[in-house]
Amino acid sequence: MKATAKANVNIALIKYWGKRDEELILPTNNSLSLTLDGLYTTTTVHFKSELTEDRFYLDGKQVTGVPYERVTQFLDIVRKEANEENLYAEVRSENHVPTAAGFASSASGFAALAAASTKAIGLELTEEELSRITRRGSGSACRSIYGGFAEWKMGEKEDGSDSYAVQIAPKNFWDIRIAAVILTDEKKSVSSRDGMKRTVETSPFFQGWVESSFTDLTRMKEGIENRDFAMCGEIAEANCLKMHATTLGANPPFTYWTDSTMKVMQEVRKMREEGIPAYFTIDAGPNVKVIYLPEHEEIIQKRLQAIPEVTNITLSKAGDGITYL
Ligand code: 2P0
Repeated sequence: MKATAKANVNIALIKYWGKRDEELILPTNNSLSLTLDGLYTTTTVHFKSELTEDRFYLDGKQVTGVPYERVTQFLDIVRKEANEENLYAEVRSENHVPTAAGFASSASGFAALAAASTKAIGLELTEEELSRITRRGSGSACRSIYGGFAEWKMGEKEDGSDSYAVQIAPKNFWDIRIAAVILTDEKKSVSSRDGMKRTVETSPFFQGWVESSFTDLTRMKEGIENRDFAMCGEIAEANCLKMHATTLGANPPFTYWTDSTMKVMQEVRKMREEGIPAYFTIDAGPNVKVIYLPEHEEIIQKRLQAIPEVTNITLSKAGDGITYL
């Protein structure tokens, strides 16, 4: 009863920002992402009859507290599904993603955990079923089941049975790339989970965000289908700005941006003015992801590296979905 899975992070081009059900993790809008290669989590889950509780090790260190609780609560869902409610697991994860600095390590983390735990306990799931159960660990993780472009369909049902991700296009459909620009390793002060909740409950801009995200999503899918880079880049950038605008309207207000974040945004705009096609997107943290085409990789890397506040840049192509090791 042991399995190992590897999951890559994904970067949302149309963001998930807001839940209609906190417990079941049901979103208020559809989102769309690109799964990356090179930023991933590998997780081994070993169910053992002699264990009386779960154990969770991240990069070799035993984890307690809230991150441990989230893992055991997720395993409870898997146990229930498999009718094995008294079977506990040893979980060992290796994270190849900087944690809690705007990179969705929860996405690769819960996708790898879901894939390894469901396989180890003997559940035979379709990709859609796996995506649906993965969603219960962390919303964005349900998109990391797939390689290439994936869309998380919010669904309409109260029980969440129609809320899961599907693949829009495989990784070799279109070679678009993402530079993850690292500005700081500091932990953010408002988690995405708390930030999202506060925004839904208090921001007068939230409704506008939800409404406009549906148009953005439809147009983004058209842009991907036509491999129209400018169209996809413009929509991704605008969608990200609208998501971040909701946080300024929250009570108390907050932002994930720092002055360094804005410097990178400014440099991307400047490159565009000079005819270098590049667009940015930003998640729940200060770091910036820059979207570009392979023929501009060298110049874009050089320009980003020249920004003094930039500490590291990771260049990624589109990656695979879940793999079992
Ligand atoms: C996304 N983010 O679509 C958006 C953009 C952050 C900004 O999904 O509460 O860790 O576990 O469902 O998935 C981060 O939120 O939140 C996120 P939960 P999650 O990638």
